[in-house]
Amino acid sequence: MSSSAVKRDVAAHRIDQFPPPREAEIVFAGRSNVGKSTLINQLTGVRRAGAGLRPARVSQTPGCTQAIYFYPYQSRAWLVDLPGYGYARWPAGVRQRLSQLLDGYFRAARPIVLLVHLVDARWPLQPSDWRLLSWLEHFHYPYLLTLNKCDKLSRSLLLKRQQEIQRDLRGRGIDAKVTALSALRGQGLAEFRSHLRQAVDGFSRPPDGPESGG
Ligand SMILES: Nc1nc2c(ncn2[C@@H]2O[C@H](COP(=O)(O)OP(=O)(O)OP(=O)(O)O)[C@@H](O)[C@H]2O)c(=O)[nH]1
Ligand SMILES: [Mg+2]
Repeated sequence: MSSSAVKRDVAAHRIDQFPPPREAEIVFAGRSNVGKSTLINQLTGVRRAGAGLRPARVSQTPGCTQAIYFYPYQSRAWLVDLPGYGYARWPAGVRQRLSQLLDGYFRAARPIVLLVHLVDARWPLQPSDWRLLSWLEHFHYPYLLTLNKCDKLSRSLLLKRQQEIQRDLRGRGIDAKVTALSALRGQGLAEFRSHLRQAVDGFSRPPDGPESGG
């Protein structure tokens, strides 16, 4: 695959639909409805640009994203939109299919340069967030905890929440960066983008080989 192939979004409903693992991947994980798809749309700017790209599906109803979506980012990386967790209403069949898909993704040695763990700034970390964290311990990805929907609380509450979460993480031996933004209103996006830039800049694309498809 040539780098020009990172121009169209890819929807993977099955593990054989993932793009070749040749470009840096920035993964967005978090509880359902926390704003992962909204944030990806802000970052890619597809709503504004049009450009023949589809925006990530966003909904007020949890459980909206039901596949793994890869969105091109600056023609040199993928933003990977995962289905959210913590949504109890999916039928068992859907839940099982998605859990196999996620398992397949994380076991496929993807070139993940950053895992963005998105949480709702209004609440402390939830049990499902802690489950993600303990599961991630096995993988050692570069990790960034990001508080979203910060437009919904005052600056002082946001600061308090940030400190609380940082303290809770340290309490469990996790020394992670914690950043805050509003995917809807755009606050905090410049700083967030600089984290993505750093992550992607450190990535060296493997040389084209016979199996890269061009
Ligand atoms: N106020 C506010 N609302 C937001 C923000 N970000 C997202 N939302 C809203 O939250 C809802 C869920 O957003 P999505 O982007 O679909 O959430 P998701 O994490 O992709 O959800 P799943 O696909 O179910 O995992 C939508 O109604 C968004 O408009 C934000 O920063 N502030
Ligand atoms: Mg979504």
